[in-house]
Amino acid sequence: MNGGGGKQRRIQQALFMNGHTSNILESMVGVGDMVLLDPLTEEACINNLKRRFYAEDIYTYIGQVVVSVNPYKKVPLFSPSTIQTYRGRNLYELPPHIYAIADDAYRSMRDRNRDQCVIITGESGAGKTEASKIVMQYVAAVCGKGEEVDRVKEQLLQSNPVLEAFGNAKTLRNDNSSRFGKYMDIEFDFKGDPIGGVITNYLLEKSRVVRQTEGERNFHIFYQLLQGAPQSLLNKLRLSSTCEKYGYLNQSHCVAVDTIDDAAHFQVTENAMRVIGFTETEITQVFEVVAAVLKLGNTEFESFISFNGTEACNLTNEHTIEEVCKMIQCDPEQLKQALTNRTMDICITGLAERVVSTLSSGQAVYARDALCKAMYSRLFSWLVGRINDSIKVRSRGKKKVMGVLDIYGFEVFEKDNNFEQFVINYCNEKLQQIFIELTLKEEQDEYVQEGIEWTHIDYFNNSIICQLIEKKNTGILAILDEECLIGGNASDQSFLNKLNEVCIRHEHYESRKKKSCRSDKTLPYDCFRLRHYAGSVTYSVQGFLDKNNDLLFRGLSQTMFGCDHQLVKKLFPDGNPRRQTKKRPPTAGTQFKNSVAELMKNLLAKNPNYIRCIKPNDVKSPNMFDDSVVRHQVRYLGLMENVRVRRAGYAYRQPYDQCLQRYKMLCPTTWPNWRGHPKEGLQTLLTHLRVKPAEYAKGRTKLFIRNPRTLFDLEERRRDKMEDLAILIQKVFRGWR
Ligand code: AD9
Ligand code: MG
Repeated sequence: MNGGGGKQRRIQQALFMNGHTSNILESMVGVGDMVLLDPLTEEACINNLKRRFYAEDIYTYIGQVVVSVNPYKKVPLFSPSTIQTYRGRNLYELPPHIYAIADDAYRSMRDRNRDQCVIITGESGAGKTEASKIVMQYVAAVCGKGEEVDRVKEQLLQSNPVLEAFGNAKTLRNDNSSRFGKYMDIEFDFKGDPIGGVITNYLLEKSRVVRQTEGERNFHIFYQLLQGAPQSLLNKLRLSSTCEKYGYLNQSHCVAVDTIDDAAHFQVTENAMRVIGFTETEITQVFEVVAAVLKLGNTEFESFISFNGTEACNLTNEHTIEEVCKMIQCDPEQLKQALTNRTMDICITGLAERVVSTLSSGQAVYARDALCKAMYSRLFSWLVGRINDSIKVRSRGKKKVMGVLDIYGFEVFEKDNNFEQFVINYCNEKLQQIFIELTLKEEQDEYVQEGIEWTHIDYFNNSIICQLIEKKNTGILAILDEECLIGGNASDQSFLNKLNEVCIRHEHYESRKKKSCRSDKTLPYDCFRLRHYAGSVTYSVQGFLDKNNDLLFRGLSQTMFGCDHQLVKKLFPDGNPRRQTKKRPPTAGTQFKNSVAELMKNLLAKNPNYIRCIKPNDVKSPNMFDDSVVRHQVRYLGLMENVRVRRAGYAYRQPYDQCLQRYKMLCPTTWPNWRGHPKEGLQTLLTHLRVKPAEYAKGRTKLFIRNPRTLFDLEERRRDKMEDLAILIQKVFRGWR
């Protein structure tokens, strides 16, 4: 082997890959770490991402943060051999990649006992879900092997297709848009082998079950079932394979999607359910619930005036209800009653009296839709629970944890942003806040703690917007809850009036009542607008109260609980007459706020790793890098501030002992052992290597290196030395033989 030639080539490769390269190469592939940009301007940053996007180098670092630009096509960056290349290597040794931070996080968890989390953010369609799968695949590939470990890995990986089938849908922005938030803790034993996991799901966008915007679709599973299930199953479920026949699938005029093969996906979903450990009975029951929702969506009602002069209605297609009832083993008379009447307990002079009122056809459709939304969203939560049962850790010992967060991205529509967008965007505000806390604020605080001279860099802190939404008593969610509690005369409009009273002076709140917005025709009268960190969103208040209340008529939950179908019964424990409580369950908004608070606590307890996803254009094209679309994201993601903090400060830092251990071979005085304080050892080493004092700073416990190039240089010298040592050992070895 020609050691010298190989060495030369590898050094060239490393230079090329890290952006530590000649100007000619730089102009082709850009720099791998934005900290290296010169001059550092927004334009240079966007151009760098653009060059790399066209060169299919979709990842770029800002220090330890990975910026990922969606390639919208297969790129040759993912393979088992690439995984092996990244295995056990330092972050700055190879080109930027999700594998590199996944590896860093994994090793730091395994070897240094630090629980990790990977926080993936970016707007809808930017590539978060794909990135989360890449992280999971990497971890699965590098950790241990063995029958039990392989079973756990397979189950963890197979949870993705199941949750995507039931929780993702085609939207205008993304053909595979996550309509729920997901946080997954992967748990490992002391050796770093996976032993299980826990998935937490966040608020499924259940309104999609009954209504979709033009050009969007319902959840994938409906189409998968109709297109992919064998005829025998469709017969059993009494379903037609024609999607257009179903009211819940035909209203948005979008059934077939070029990029989606529903029939093939059905096989994938079903297979994944088996791998996870669903029994055949459970799988059938799940599809029965899905079929029941589809068929219920086709029930229709006809209004008439009852004998006492009030509006009432009848079912016009009783046959459909009877089919549904047969499938979910429900009493058809009871279901018909529950859909067309409402039973309430009214407290008159201290005595509870049961009052039955008839529903108009419109109200019955509302009740039907509410039932279907409840059935489907509860089915989804049940699926998550069922998967968790399978992947739960059974052994006791101490666990190490790596969490992966993939939550719905920031969303803004031209019109009709609703309660769902409001909560999705609130969650994204919270994630941005964590990012600020941990990368912009904490980093600057670290310099102060370590006693390093530092000039503060300004950044926009979005906690003011979080407060506007979540503040106790006067935040938007609290005002919404208050309106929901009033009942009676409360309406979406009265909610807006209250918002106007309380929030009108807030700089991030706008409505037509605000002086500066009185003549703003883009802001309709029934809307309020929030100036989010990622841009302004105009929310229509229509449906806010209803969605926040999230109430299901009791007659319906009781009817469902009364079914003999085991799964349906399980989904409606609140219908158990013996478990009726007067206590009102928390509203959807409050539940969401609490679960987001829990999530933030969980994330803050771990060491964070960031993937910031960027969408290159709005038309899902692999060949277009739209500067203005990217500029907007670069701005709101705070990437420039991130680079500036990194650059004004020190790109890399390492505790003295670790740093000396790694590089001590580069100096005869520190090699093989340094007996004094590691800080002094490092100083001896840096002086020996003639690293300029301006290039580093010595904190109380760590060495800070200003420029990544200095670090690359140290790494190269170390590699050379290692190679020389290897050759030397080989020679000695040969001599022995
Ligand atoms: V949403 O907030 O759930 O609507 P995501 O999750 O950010 O959104 P997703 O990961 O689903 O976006 O990516 C959208 C599409 O972009 C995918 O379906 C792929 O077609 C495409 N994509 C994303 N990342 C990659 C990649 N690394 N390689 C190839 C990709 N294609
Ligand atoms: Mg997604």
